[in-house]
Amino acid sequence: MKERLIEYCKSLNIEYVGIAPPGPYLDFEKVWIKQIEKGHVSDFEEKDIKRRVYTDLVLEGTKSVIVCLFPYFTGNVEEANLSKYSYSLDYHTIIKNKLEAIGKFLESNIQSFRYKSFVDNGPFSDRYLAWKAGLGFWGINNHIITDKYGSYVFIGYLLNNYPFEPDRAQDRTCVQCLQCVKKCPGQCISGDFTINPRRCKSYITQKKGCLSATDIEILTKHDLIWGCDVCQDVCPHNKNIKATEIEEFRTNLMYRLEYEELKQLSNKEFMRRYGNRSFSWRGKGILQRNYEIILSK
Ligand code: B12
Ligand code: SF4
Ligand code: SF4
Repeated sequence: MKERLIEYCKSLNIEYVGIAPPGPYLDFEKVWIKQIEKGHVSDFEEKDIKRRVYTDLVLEGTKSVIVCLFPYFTGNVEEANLSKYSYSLDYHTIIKNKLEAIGKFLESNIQSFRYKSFVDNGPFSDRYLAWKAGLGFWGINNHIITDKYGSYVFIGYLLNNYPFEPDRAQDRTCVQCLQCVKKCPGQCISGDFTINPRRCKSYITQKKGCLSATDIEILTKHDLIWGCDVCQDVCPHNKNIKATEIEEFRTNLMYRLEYEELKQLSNKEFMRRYGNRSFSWRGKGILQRNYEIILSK
């Protein structure tokens, strides 16, 4: 069945598919508790620790996790003021559709097959699962990295009740050149494969409410009004990588938002134009705020 799964994924242009074992993920729990103790958490992770560790709490009877990578690199664009992950239409929708297609395919081939699919929005650490499924290795910049597409890969997975044979995690890390540590605008890369997300520019561009003086200093370190790519752009594992072959990540690309346009749009019109893009989920106000702070530097 695993071979048929891999074949089916190929037909969807999914090259990287692997199997992680079911939880408990006790090594992840240790890393996560340490992060919580240091206050190195953003508002976007699952709050219930156990739901990050025990697969049965999320899908009872989970016997394996099918993990897929979705490369999205299309090239470096100098005039961009949006981060690379948001050039295409919203990756959540694109990937969710593919994961659901896999789920439906398995439902029609395995009796009593049950699954739940997630991309970015699940309780588990997507990177941890991708590592367990043997799909990539850890980077000091926190990313899961592949040889062919570097770290510009999204991660999606299906918890399911079929005992697919688990793959082996890769026993290697990035080359540890520390370029990402030196160049990070928030100086927030700890050096032990974790970061302090509160000082991460990507987090600050999504943060609601008042920005502190430190936030503003970090935000104005470069021109992106949404996200940050520095720790990936400087990484030697991202040199000479292949561009994505997934059609949806090659088309409908948008690299920048113009201030004049943004300013004159109503919230409703903003959502009508851009509601299908990942940079829009915090609304127009946050983007306009970021833009104004960056323009005034
Ligand atoms: C919260 C969150 C954020 C926060 C915090 C990020 C962070 N580093 O923790 C903020 C808003 C800052 C953020 C930013 C970005 N994010 Co984000 N984010 C998430 C989210 C929702 C949860 C991450 C989380 O739990 N972090 C807590 C830490 C503890 O876990 P972790 O990063 O997953 O795991 C790393 C380490 O803790 C450590 N580790 C964990 N367990 C273990 C166990 C062992 C044994 C060892 C040795 C190490 C180890 O290594 C892991 C990988 O390096 C995930 C989706 C998800 N549900 O998993 C996406 C996710 C991590 N984000 C993603 C992306 C693309 C980004 C950005 C690149 C977007 C951008 N361009 O602006 C930046 C990158 C910032 C960075 N250097 O990490 C992708 C990463 C893909 C990849 N190839 O790695 C994910 C997986 C979404 C997805 N499904 O594709 N993000
Ligand atoms: S995304 Fe930017 S701010 Fe966040 S860790 Fe990477 S380089 Fe630092
Ligand atoms: S820039 Fe260097 S240290 Fe950072 S993730 Fe890449 S190889 Fe590792």
